[in-house]
Amino acid sequence: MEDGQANLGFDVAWVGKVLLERQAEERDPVRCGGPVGAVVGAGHPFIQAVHRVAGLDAVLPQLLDGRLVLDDHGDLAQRLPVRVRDRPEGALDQLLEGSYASGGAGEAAGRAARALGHDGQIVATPFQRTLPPYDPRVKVVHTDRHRGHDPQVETYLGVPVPACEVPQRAEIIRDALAADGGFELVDPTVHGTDPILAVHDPGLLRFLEEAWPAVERQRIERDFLVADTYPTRGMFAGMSEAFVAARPEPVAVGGRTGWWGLDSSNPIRPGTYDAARSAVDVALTTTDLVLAGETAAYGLCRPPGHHAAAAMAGGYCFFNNAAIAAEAIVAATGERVAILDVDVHHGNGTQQIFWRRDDVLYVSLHADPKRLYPFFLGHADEIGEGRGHGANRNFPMGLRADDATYLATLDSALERISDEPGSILVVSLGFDTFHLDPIGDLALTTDGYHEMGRRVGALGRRLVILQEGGYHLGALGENARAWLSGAEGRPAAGGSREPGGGTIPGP
Ligand code: Q9C
Ligand code: ZN
Repeated sequence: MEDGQANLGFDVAWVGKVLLERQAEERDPVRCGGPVGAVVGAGHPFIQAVHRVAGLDAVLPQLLDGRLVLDDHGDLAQRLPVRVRDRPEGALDQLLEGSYASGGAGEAAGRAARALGHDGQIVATPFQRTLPPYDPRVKVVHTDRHRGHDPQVETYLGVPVPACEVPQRAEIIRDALAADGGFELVDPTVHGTDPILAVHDPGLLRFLEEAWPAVERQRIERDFLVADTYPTRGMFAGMSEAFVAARPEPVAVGGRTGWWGLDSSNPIRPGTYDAARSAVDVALTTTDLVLAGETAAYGLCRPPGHHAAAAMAGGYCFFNNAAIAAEAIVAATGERVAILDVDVHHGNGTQQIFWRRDDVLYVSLHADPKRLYPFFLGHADEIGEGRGHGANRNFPMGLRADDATYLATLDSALERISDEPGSILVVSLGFDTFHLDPIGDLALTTDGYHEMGRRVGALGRRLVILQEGGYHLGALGENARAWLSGAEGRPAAGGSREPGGGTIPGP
């Protein structure tokens, strides 16, 4: 056993001691139905339970009647922040003081610990019992509603080319995760437009809802709608900000599409609006799961979201799923939220939405915009303004950056995130960093995704993981499986997750 685990084992043994004391003093009204000795070792269910109820105090009754078993899968140490893990002698203190996750479960655990009078005694509880199978399957939120957005072509420098962002993408990922057996597919619930309007201009929502009906009304003989005229900066040069802001939205649907759009890469189809709404429902349901106590959940959002700004669609994106999720988390918890964006493209939309805010930290690794879409934003000197000064961090990467280079940069990004208070991290997860991706120019591998997931999971924050890009269909499923199993702390190779269970030895 590693030092870190030994220390954390000590902590859990202390929980056992508290349980015995509480039982003896009958301070706890909860009936003791199971062996207190179940408290052995430190493992995933422990930290999960602490998160679920936000405090040791509420875990204790479950321990007492045996509904919760702490096993010694030993991956708690892996899930603690790197700095805590590297100083195992301090891990227990930090856990108890709550300084490893300020404002979140750690603080609650610390409060509970102090309230119960932690005195540092190690108590061994003699017992032996066989654990029931333990299989906390990570939930994957998915719906077929995305299929309504089914573009056939996009344009590349004006020339029609086969669309990259196609329904098959989500189907491939869903099938790979279903086949794995370690994930549980769940349907999203309908959330309505309020959470969208908390982030987006009502005009964008209205336009996306009305666009296809307008195409039909105007009998435009096209099977998709793409703009060819955009209100770009030079058109308004020299005019005052107030004057520019007062320009009216066009009436013609072609003009409106340019008005609300960045580029020609997201054709609007008859089912696009409903699909985009479904991606938001997926993101918000994933958020709900984590707010309700899941350690991590994955939303198979499609269409993606991170290029969509408050008043602009673009780059295959219509609503900014991750920004809507982050906003909902802030509203529900009052905590700060960090967004880690690992899509190959800079998430210009997410950056724009939180540019002046300090309650949502945006950290992005991406191909240098000098080379790649979205070209006009994503440079390292974009750090936010006003209250948001310092709450935006961009890490532009060199051409064909490999796993090692990428992961070294990721460590800096994670360092910045762990400096920020908050217990939940939103991940904008793209696989277009893959070495074979048709539109990316970095060079990551499937093994790299596993390690990326592992390092992000090791932060110790609860994860709302939302799908963004990734267009190499042949590896998409494997890459998603690798990333998510890495985040769970599962080993890289070896197919499906092993069900838990086994025997805990008595001391
Ligand atoms: N035909 C996401 O990955 N330009 N968006 C593509 C190639 C737009 C990428 C040009 C790329 C958008 C979510
Ligand atoms: Zn992308």
